[in-house]
Amino acid sequence: MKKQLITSALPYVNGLPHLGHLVGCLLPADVYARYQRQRGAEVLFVCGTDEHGTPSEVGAAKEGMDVEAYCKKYHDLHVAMYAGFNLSFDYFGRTSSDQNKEITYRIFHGLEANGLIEEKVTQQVYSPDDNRYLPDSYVMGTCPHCGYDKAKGDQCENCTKVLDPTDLINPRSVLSGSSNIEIRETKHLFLNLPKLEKELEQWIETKKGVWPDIAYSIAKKWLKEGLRERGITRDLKWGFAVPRAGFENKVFYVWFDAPIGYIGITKQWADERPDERRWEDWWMNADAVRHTEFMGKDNIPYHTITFPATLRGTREGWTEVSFLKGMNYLNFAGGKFSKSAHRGIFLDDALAEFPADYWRYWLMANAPESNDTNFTFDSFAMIVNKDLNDVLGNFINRVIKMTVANFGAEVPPTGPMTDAERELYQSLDTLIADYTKYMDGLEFRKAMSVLREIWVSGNNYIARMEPWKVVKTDRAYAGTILRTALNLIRLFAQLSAPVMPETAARMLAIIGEPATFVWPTEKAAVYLDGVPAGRSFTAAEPLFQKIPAERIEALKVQYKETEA
Ligand code: B3M
Ligand code: ZN
Repeated sequence: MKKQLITSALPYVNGLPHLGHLVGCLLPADVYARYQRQRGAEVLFVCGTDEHGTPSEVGAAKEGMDVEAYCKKYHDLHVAMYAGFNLSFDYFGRTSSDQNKEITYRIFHGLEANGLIEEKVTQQVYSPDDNRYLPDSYVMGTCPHCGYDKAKGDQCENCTKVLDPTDLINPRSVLSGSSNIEIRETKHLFLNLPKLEKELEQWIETKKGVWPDIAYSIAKKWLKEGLRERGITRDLKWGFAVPRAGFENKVFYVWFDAPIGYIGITKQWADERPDERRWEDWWMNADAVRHTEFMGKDNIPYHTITFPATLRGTREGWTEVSFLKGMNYLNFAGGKFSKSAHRGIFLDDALAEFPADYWRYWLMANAPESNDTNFTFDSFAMIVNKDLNDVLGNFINRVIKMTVANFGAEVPPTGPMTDAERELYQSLDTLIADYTKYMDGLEFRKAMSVLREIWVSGNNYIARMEPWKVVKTDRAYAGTILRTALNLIRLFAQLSAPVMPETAARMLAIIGEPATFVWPTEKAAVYLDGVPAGRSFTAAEPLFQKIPAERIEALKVQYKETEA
């Protein structure tokens, strides 16, 4: 089995993440990493904060902090929130680390040696009112391609075209709003993408029908427009200094060292235990590694063109992306989540309202895979109340209560079997095969809907067999039904663990199983014999709490959903 290298796009350190960030890359990556670990794969799941660039400088200035201290403060806040959501990173690092600097320089020198780095005098936007050069994303104006009037100078988020600030019509400063903007000449370094265009094109072609459509088609669109040389340095103070004479006041562009951060962070991980870990095993001539990347759709061009070109250009044999899971956007009641406008639901608030697993399940069941999707509290409450409470939670409560009432707090012995059990086994075998197939294919919505069907099949079995009646006439067969049902709790826990790890651990605890997650690979007939008769179990608190109608209305008001 291949080694599974799993990376989530690295969230910008400035400000705090919201549900859109969570579902856009972090959470699906976590679900996939947990799934792969359960399957027994060797997994390395890395992520970290993306710390360079103007947003950090501006954010620090706003808080009157020095940039380094500001980044550390927010890095720690990200760490705490992701821990609250049980994101199971093997390492959560930082793009500003020494390790990342080392790898960034190594890659830069490799590109230099291969003649892929060029110096050019460029025109940069200077804002006298802000007393600084404005980076691309701090210039706003009208997109020349689609006419969107809030396009930023690096990319139009409406049509996803990558832009230069000088392309914008009616440019203005995002910081001060001033349209008093000068264009100054300044020298920068460029990566010669055109030289790599042919091979990138051939490589992307091999991903047709392999990667999700959105990833392939965005890469294709970029290639079709023709690749231009891309600037990899900026007139900023905060960032990795450019190791070349004449570039003393410049740093590498944030998008140059950010994806290299996947490697730098792996090195941070390895450096903590150098005797047992090697970053090269994952990144350098590592044929047995399958690298799966997760990201929002706006990040796709950087991960399909510029970063692969950066790695290839060194001719060093860096690990490339094997599968790119690109996600659409999660909207909030029809509009955008916004970090700057604090619109939507942020992770600290989310955790204060409901347990992590409620969010995790809703987000994965509604993952914006083939389209943008909409978060509403109505939908959230409906899913929590129906899928989690009525289907999964009730099943467990009923089974435990009925068993305790009729057999005491012990798993009853299996009596005779009937066709009902054989049918259940058969349908579970099919459902689990489907579920596994969708998890392997990273089709999360489909996977979650099969998971729900699996829970439903347990409910249906109990409803149809009516053990509360059977026990009066055929105690031995009632034992069969309830032991089967108790075994289903174990099965459901294992299958639910990638998406709801806390709930899964509680389910296992109820039936006296350790919180060890292993993917069920035996046939249902065998697997459902796993919890032995006579084992005592503990009746627990209900797993989920329904969200009452008044609470839903109050949440809508509190989070301004109705104004959206
Ligand atoms: N920080 C953009 C984002 O958070 C950027 C991703 C970097 S991935 C290497 O959407
Ligand atoms: Zn546009």
